[in-house]
Amino acid sequence: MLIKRNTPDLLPSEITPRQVYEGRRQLIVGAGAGVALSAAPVSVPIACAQKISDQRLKTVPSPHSTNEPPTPHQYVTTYNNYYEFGTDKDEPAVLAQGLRLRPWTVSVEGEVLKPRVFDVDELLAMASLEERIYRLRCVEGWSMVIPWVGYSLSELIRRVQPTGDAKYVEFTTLADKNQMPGLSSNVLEWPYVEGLRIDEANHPLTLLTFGLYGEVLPRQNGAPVRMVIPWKYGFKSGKSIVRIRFTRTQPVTSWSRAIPREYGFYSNVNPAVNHPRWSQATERRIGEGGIFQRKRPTLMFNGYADQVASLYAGMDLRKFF
Ligand SMILES: Nc1nc2c(c(=O)[nH]1)N[C@H]1C(S)=C(S)[C@@H](COP(=O)(O)O)O[C@H]1N2
Ligand SMILES: [Mo]
Repeated sequence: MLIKRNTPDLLPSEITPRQVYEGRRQLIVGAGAGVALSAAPVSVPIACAQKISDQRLKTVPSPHSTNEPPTPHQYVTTYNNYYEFGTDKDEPAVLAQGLRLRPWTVSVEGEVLKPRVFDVDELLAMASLEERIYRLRCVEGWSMVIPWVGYSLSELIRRVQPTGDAKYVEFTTLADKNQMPGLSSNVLEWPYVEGLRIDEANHPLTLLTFGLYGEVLPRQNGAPVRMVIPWKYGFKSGKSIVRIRFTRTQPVTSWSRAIPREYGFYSNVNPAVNHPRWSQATERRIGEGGIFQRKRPTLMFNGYADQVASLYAGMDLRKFF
């Protein structure tokens, strides 16, 4: 299992203690006691203990994985952005626990020859699951390294046969007032909508994601199925998806609708294009280094330039941010 792998560049503080990995949250809450946790806020009550799910997923390794040490499981599952369950980082881990995950369907529709409503378990079994260790860079200036479980979205796309008019793909998240307390806030218009150009959606790195750390996705991380697009800011990776729609025109995405000056459709990670209110040149790796944490330089396309830069050949990335 990868978190037990002791690579030379893995600091002792980054190794997830076995007890924590197996879900004994008390260790985390009693952070002073022996576990070298950083200053990152982890303030989830013991009652909301994150237990590693019994639902392990069978995976094969992926050539697309980074060899950087993964961010410890407790950060991945307690430091989250999922505004449907609150805007504070520690809220989704608590408030999402009531989310009903079955039955769950994903409607695949629009410009395709074979539109269909898929049961999520059918999607889960549709292609072989890979473990893909990806960097995830949030637009707010932090990053994590997460061992996701899923398969390339292209596997699904080819099965529904897009028409020649399918130029974009729109992803819509569940919006259920009865289950999602965050919907009472108007920070965004609900449902949460994201989108990709069809070539981005078909890129092998674009992952239809069902799990992390070998288990089914925790609710706060977007169960039962989400997107992960590693060369884009984290908000492009919509969680708890219920609809995938192929369109002729560029989808209106939640963040670009809310604040168009700050969030564009492309949202490629780009250290040279600052957010209007802050620099994007560096990032802080969650769980790393405590108060003496050094900042890491942010890499073009989050370090995936070799694989994806050609998608944007000839485009002015300051204009199409
Ligand atoms: N539906 C939905 N998806 C979402 C968000 C959200 O608020 N709602 N937040 C996004 C942001 S800003 C980030 S950084 C990532 C965080 O994913 P993680 O919590 O699994 O690390 O989810 C993205 N997907
Ligand atoms: Mo984010």
